[in-house]
Amino acid sequence: MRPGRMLALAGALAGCALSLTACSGDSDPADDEQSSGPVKVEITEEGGEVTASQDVVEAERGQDIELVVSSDAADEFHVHSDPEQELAIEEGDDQTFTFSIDTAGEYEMESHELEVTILKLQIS
Ligand SMILES: [Cu+2]
Repeated sequence: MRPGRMLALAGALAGCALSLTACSGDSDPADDEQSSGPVKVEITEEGGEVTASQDVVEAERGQDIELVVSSDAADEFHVHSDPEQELAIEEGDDQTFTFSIDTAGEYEMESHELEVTILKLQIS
């Protein structure tokens, strides 16, 4: 774990503590049934720049988020959720990653190689 990640994690935790309602979750079982199909996001990394089809991705808790990544370099994408998601990106087109987040809140996804934020995930 590199120092930058520790700082990012600390930041995510601090942000979490400030919005207790977002972090405590909601145990209404009906809410957990409402996820429909996956939210799809296309991400392209090329020449040291990364772009996504959406800057802000909205999804329900538990709803699948499907990333389709094309990259000209190896990278690691990191979602600052809890549990966090680490996605090993390789050089190549149409790499698909599917995950979901069970806790409402706003989470950044960043490129660790480029040290930039790719997009934000808004989970409700
Ligand atoms: Cu990170």
